Amino acid sequence: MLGAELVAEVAPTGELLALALRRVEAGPIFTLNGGHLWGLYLGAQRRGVAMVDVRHEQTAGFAAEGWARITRRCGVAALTAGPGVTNAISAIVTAYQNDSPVLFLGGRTPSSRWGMGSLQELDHLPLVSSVTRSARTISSAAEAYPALLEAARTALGGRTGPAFVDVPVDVFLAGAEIPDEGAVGRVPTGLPEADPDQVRLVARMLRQARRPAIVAGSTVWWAHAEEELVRLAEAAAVPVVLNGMARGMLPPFHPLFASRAREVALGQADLILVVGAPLDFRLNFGQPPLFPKEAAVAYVDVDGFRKPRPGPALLGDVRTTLARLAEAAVPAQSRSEREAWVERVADRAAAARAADAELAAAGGSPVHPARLVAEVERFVDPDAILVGDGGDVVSFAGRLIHRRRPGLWIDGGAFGCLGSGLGYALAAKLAHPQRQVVVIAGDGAFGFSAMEFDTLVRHRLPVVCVIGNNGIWGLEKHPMQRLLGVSLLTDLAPGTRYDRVVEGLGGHGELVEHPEGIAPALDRAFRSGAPACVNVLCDPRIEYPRSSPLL
Ligand SMILES: Cc1ncc(C[n+]2csc(CCOP(=O)(O)OP(=O)(O)O)c2C)c(N)n1
Ligand SMILES: [Mg+2]
Repeated sequence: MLGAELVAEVAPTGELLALALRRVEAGPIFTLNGGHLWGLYLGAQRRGVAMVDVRHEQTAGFAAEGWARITRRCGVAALTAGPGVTNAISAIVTAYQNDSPVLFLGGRTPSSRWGMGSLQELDHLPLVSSVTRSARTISSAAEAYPALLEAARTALGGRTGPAFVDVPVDVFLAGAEIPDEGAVGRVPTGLPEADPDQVRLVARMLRQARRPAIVAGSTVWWAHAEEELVRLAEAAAVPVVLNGMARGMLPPFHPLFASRAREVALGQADLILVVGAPLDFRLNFGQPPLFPKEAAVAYVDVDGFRKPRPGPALLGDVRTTLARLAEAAVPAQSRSEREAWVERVADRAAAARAADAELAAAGGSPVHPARLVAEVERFVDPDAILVGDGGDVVSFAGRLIHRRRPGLWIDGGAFGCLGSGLGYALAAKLAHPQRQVVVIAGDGAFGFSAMEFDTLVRHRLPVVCVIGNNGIWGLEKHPMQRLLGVSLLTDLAPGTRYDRVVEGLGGHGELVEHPEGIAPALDRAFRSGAPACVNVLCDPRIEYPRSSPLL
């Protein structure tokens, strides 16, 4: 036995992967069983990494992405070879577009028979390469641990996002030495500071502008920079429009909160500082009328992604940049002039709130979807996590529901994939078991992942799903009718008893036909202590007022 302590311990590949996951403090493994992954499961069990089994790989993917967005740590989904990976592609793309740091682990058919037509054989890398920050196959047990750490570094570093690693099943059968924990550095998330000259330039622009505005998006959340954003806005007296995961960074009654007054705050601005938000369709591509032609535009971000308008760009560590700007951007113009601008925006926000309140009070049966979402907001705790999954009903929710802190509202984001909601809710409830988690779903969206109520029941996760059941694919039916004069393939069955589907899966179900019935039904749903569905029959004639998002 002499010198035994010098002999390194050997572990199978699955265990090495589990050790690496622990090392980077990644989340539970969301998965659906496939033989190509058994080595991972054994390793995770041995090393105490939690596993959550779902009913469809798309949910595994969305749950991992939801975990990342709520905790700002790596989410993990394990997908069996071939169809397991392809079933999760929409979630991988969503993670990519939302900059969500997720490790997608794939099973893979044996390398010893590669190309010979094994069951579920598919080369995943060409499929996922364009929608991940990195994608590689682990070709030996010795590679497993460092490759997963490297993937986590990629996922969490710079512009965050998903990383894909697949493992041939014969590599799972092999083992390698357990690496010395001390030899590997911590996962770095830091970025270099933005160019100080450029920071001074933008600070001067902010001081001198007459009508400045900030629009802030998810990158502020990923950078843990929510406090610095508020500090900047308050120091410089600038109204703020929030989107993506930045929602909630200013509470709804903050005098500078301008999300409901975008047409004035952005549309009449002479300077728009775009902080961590891509200028995509949600911001009218940075074009008029939302972004006036004459307005100067400046950027704070980690890189130059989707910044079609010219302007100085402070690229690097967003948190430090915002802190530097906050120190230097105190307005030079007369206080009263800046105050008049802030007031003009605040007046518009107050008028919008008054109109929203009227909409939210709509009575009658079937229920107005605005009333539905307002009832949900009134009912839930201030720290409840709300998830949106659907069309028009989620648009009403996005307009009427304002959270007081960030991280309390999740929807699919710009990719807009229906069916993500129950995966997000599953992750949210696991991450915060003591908080209420509520999904606001369209009846169409609910159908994509309704079976996940079985998952919620098995894992005892009392999520409440409120369905705005209008019997149609509303966000297709109304625009199609308006634009083409006809609507095809847009009807679902009216009054479907989704509440009974949930009861059948072991959850609690409620059917609601009148607005007055919503709050009591929510109360019973939460008191049941079970995963619950509150199925609210909504008015299919109500259309969310919008311009076409297609072009
Ligand atoms: C996976 C997927 N398929 C199709 C669409 C296109 N789509 C966008 S909104 C929508 C209608 C959603 O209907 P529902 O969930 O019932 O909400 P409602 O608009 O009726 O409130 C559809 C089909 C999509 N975004 N994602
Ligand atoms: Mg619908």
